[in-house]
Amino acid sequence: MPITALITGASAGFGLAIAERFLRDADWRAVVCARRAAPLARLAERHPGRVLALQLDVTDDAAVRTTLGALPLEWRDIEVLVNNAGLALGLEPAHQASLDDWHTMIDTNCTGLVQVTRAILPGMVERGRGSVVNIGSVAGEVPYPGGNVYGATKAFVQQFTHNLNADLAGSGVRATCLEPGLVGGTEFSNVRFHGDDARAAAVYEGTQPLTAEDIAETVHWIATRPQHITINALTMMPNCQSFGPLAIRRR
Ligand code: NDP
Ligand code: 8X3
Repeated sequence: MPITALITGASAGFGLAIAERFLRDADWRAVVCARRAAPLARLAERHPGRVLALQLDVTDDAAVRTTLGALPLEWRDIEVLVNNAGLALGLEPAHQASLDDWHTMIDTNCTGLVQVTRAILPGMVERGRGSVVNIGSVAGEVPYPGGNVYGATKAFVQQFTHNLNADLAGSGVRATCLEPGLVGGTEFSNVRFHGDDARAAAVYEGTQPLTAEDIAETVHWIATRPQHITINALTMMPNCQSFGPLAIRRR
């Protein structure tokens, strides 16, 4: 019997790499979700019969309920849920940031994540097994200028993960918050800077960032630990990144 992973935000970046990582193992198959259908269809073409591609906006509660509540019978037993769909928008200080951007980050990173989780979790608990891997960020732990709402949404993801484990203890279902730092080669910064390619590229100049494949390997490792192990949270950064001193503004 094949084992099924469901990955949100699988049209690009981490999500696509995570889907490819699970599909590398012959006994796994993937339910993949995103707003853009074409990259999902290409993934399905590369792995005939092993991918269920679902065009889904995680912020749309009705669509999440309908789509995930009516999975075809043979795709219903989700063993691993990777809540990866998410984004940062803008890097302006709080008093200048776009309120629309703030709403979009909260809707996607928080509301979307809990909606998908709520749809998938009952089946896992009923089967007495399953792993939820939520993609947080170092930004959820370490404040930085311009991180305002993005960092706050990822702090939500971290605490929601811990509270999931408080509810799920003894159920056979476990949750992990994976918190990466600087990761290059995805659309993340391009999305953050609203399509400004030069500004996005500058983020990674002179660095060797983590890659989406590094994240995918780690998600796969977390989800394939023996069933009695819960990895509550895992933070990872490239060697070129570390912590800074606390800022003091002097007169
Ligand atoms: P990308 O922008 O490359 O990918 C984001 C994915 O999320 C896309 O597949 C996009 O698909 C999907 N997505 C966005 N909004 C929605 C939505 N409303 N409904 C469904 N899918 C959506 O970013 P990354 O791969 O770099 O980032 C993935 C996750 O990792 C995010 O949660 C991000 O916050 C987090 N992260 C990223 C880091 C980095 O440095 N890159 C570091 C730490 C965490 P589509 O547009 O087709 O809907
Ligand atoms: C992405 C990492 O430092 O750009 O979550 O916020 S950072």
